[in-house]
Amino acid sequence: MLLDAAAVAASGTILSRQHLIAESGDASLHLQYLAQALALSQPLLFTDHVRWARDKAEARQIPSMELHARLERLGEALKTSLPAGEAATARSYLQEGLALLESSASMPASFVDQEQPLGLLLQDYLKAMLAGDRQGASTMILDAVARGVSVKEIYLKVFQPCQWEIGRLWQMNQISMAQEHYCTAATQLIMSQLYPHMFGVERVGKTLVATSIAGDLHEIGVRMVVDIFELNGWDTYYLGSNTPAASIIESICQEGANVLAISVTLTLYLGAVQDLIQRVRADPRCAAVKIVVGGYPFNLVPNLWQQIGADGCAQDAAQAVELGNRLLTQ
Ligand code: B12
Repeated sequence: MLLDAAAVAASGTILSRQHLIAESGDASLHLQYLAQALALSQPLLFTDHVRWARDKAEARQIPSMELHARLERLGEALKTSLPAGEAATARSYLQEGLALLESSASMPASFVDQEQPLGLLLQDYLKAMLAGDRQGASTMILDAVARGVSVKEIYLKVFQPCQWEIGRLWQMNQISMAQEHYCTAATQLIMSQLYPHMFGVERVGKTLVATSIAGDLHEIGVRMVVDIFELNGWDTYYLGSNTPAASIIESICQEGANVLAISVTLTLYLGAVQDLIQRVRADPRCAAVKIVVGGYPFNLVPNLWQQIGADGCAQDAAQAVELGNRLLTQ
């Protein structure tokens, strides 16, 4: 398989040549993105990464020539380490990436829009977070819920865009990594404060097991998915991130799961999602479980979930519940 060839190139041929590593800096990261894109024949998975790297570098006044040179060197290395046909495909993906570098970086658009429902609350919440006022942020949210705003709305219209925005501000070098971590930890704390509103809903007799794919530390998105299922009467069993495949399979069996939800944020781990799905499918005890996937790469490339072998995919936590219910009635 092409992924194997590229991965072998990554882990073996290319990376074993120390002079190439030394010369190419973080080229191995670009190579891993390229390998995922090639394995799935989805050039967008690579060009999106190049766009992200370009915008992040420009925000830090790093000339795009550096990224350009790294991608060029990667292309040269692949020429000799991949069979000719595969090297040509890899070269065409790299060319698309290089073409992007010809255009100047664009500031990704803000996720905060006052005009949207709960837009003002979102704006104030973000402001409090960036000022290090998690107590104020918490009070705002608890007051809104007391006024009748639903937990679902708070999740999807405040927490989600706030998290996306702090990611954007970090990428644009406008806030520090420490601020990003502070906001994330504070939002997780405030999510926990909403739990008294979550349980006690009438049960519907369906069970969800959910996880982030191993290696990918982003788990707030899947936690939101789990909480919204719980709000809809499902019994949920949330594994966080980095759970080994064998333990996930045991949880599916022990909990009698109807649906397994797998989240991935970094494109790098798409191969791992595919492997996990194959392992679940190969276990006869899991024959009835439906597998749904979601997260950044699936929102970027609409048909990716089918290629990966899942039963369905949803863009956000609310749509995830609709999908889960639909799959069980089919
Ligand atoms: C918080 C955060 C972290 C935290 C995560 C902590 C935690 N406990 O989760 C930490 C600090 C660990 C982290 C690390 C890194 N991060 Co980070 N991180 C973020 C940030 C700011 C927020 C993530 C989040 O909470 N999103 C909010 C949730 C609600 O949104 P969501 O995940 O999209 O989920 C919704 C839908 O996608 C969907 N969904 C999600 N999962 C599922 C599953 C199913 C089954 C379904 C149906 C639906 C579904 O429903 C969810 C709810 O509606 C994002 C910014 C962003 N745009 O997301 C960057 C971001 C994802 N990180 C990024 C990067 C680069 C990294 C690092 C590589 C940085 C580094 N150099 O160390 C590392 C990688 C570490 C690793 N191995 O995973 C980049 C990724 C760029 C890219 N396109 O690849 C982003 C986009 C920031 C940016 N703008 O540059 N990060």
